[in-house]
Amino acid sequence: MKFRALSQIVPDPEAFVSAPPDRPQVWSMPPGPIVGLLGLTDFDRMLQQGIPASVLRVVRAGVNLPASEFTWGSRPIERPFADHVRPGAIGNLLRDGSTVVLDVLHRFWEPVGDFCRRLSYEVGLPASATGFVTPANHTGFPFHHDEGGNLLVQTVGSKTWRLREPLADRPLSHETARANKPTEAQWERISQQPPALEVTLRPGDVLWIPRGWLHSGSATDEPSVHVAVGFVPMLSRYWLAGQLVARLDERRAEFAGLRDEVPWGMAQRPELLTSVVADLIKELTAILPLLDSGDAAADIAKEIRKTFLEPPLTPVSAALAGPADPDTAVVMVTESLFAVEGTGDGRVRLVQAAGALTVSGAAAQFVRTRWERDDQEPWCARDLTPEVDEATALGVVQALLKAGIVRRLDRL
Ligand SMILES: O=C(O)CCC(=O)C(=O)O
Ligand SMILES: [Fe+2]
Repeated sequence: MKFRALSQIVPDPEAFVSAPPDRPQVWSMPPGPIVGLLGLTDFDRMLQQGIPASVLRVVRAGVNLPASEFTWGSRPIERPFADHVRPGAIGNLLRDGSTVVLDVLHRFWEPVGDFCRRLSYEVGLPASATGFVTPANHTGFPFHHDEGGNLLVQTVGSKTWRLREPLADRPLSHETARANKPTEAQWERISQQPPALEVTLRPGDVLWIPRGWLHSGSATDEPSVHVAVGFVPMLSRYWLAGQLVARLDERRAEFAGLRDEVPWGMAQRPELLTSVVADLIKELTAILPLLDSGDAAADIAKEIRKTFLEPPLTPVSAALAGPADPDTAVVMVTESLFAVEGTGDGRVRLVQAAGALTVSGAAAQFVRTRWERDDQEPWCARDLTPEVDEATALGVVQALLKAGIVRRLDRL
């Protein structure tokens, strides 16, 4: 595995992946490659292109402002645009000291999307990103914890972070959704203690906040932009347990009893419910061992793959712009595939979240080698000839382009 993305934000990627630190860490990384993820003018460009209000939040003094304060709303504007963000409003809110948050940034800002896709491949977990801009001398959010571990990547200006130990052991996603801030009583107690860590991040600095750790950041005397790259602990053992129970319907015969409705009126008769629950626990204990762990794992792996970012597509040009020429340069998008498997008969299966593409003949080995090399070397359909005839080679490149397994060099 080449850690092309992770090595930009973590000094020892192998150690990080095999055992993410359970205490906060700060690393100063070379700023060059990472400050390009998100800058002030990138925010401007996105606003100019049109951002739906559903992906942007404005937070003033720790409180989310209603979207009506920054959308076009009822102002005279083309109707489909009414729920988009009004750029001028954002400028005023920043002048007022608000923090602007871009959610699911990996979905609509290409540099961050490419980075997260690669990072997900290297880490083996879906990674997502959120962008934050805070004006000088203002605080974004009060102390809280997030769904999973976060890598905060400072791209512009500086922000001072204070971190405190988790209030609960390894909180699960649904627990975080219920409560992710200290109660007043908790705050009274913990605020007596100094923070476990206080650090100011500057461009290129990265802060690892492990799952559950409370954090709050304030911009220094200059504005701050950071990208929070998150690893959601959806894939906990608790989640896996739920997945197994959900798969009990594969054991048709033994499962039949679970189809029964529970007796009506149980809400008024807890003693009846008690006996139903006791029976069910016995039944589950008997049925669970009948599940085939290999089958369940294969199935669950498919579900997990669906949560990774899709390959980068160029759907319009791939569909309409005619065939690529035999000399059109492409590069392999290694991270668009989960695996490349030989089928035993000389063909290879390129495994993606939504199915697989099979390549046969001399092209198969060519594609496999390119994928294993995991480099950014350009190649073209002509490189497959004469072992593969030109029309077939072109067809292979077309199919790979359509699936996002390669991308055209002129689109990089
Ligand atoms: O910048 C802020 O105030 C909040 C950011 C944050 O909590 C995070 O990146 O996880
Ligand atoms: Fe946070």
